[in-house]
Amino acid sequence: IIGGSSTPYGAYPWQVELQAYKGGWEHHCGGALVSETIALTAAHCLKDFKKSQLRIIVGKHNLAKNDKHEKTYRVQKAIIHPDFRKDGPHSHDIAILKINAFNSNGIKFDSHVQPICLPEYYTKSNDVDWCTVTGWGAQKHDMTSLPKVLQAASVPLLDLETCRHNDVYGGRHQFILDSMLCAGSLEGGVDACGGDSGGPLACQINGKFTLAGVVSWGDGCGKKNRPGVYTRVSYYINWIKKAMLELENN
Ligand code: 4AZ
Repeated sequence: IIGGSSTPYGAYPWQVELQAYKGGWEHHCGGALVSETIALTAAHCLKDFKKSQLRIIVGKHNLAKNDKHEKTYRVQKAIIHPDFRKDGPHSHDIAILKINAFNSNGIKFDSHVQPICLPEYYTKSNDVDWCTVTGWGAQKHDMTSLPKVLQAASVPLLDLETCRHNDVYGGRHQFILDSMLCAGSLEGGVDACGGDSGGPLACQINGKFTLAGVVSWGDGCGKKNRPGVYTRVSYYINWIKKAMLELENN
């Protein structure tokens, strides 16, 4: 996260850390807990790994410590959106993870481990003006500064029209689909970055924290006229609900 600040432990209890095995378990991506057994992340976080090479840590705060409420789980099943990569490298960048919680009731929620609400229906427009993105990703675009403690940044949501403007992502080589959501200041300086991918963009809608976006891509990090691009969770809500029902009953 560029331009954010360290969070108090437990303030984003839906945040999960996705680790991948690269000769040792390493920080790989973020994710969001949405039920006792399900976390959402970005599809691109899963593409080079088998589910045995991934694990999910809930209740995580400081990557350099053993946090009081943390628990580590294996991935029981991973479902990547079937259209991921079909119409561009960044589209349909969403995946569902079933947490292997040993008992069928799933993980135990506590003060520091809680799910985030899902949107109820698809909206092409934004419900609110500002949301919060969280993660352990880079604090500088060159990846030299990696935080230990979970970072959060408040970012304005942009209209699709603004995001598709010629000065923004309107160029020929990048395109912004209705299934994406752009957030971040056009002046730059506040954004998600490498290592934040898959993590939550949380918006307070009618008093409930709702998962509006999944960190997906961007041209660099925190650059002027290059906001962060997120997977618009509401666009996939029917697919998510169906997949969750299937996973929760298996
Ligand atoms: C990445 O490489 C990445 N500024 C994630 C988010 C953004 C850019 C890159 C958005 O994972």
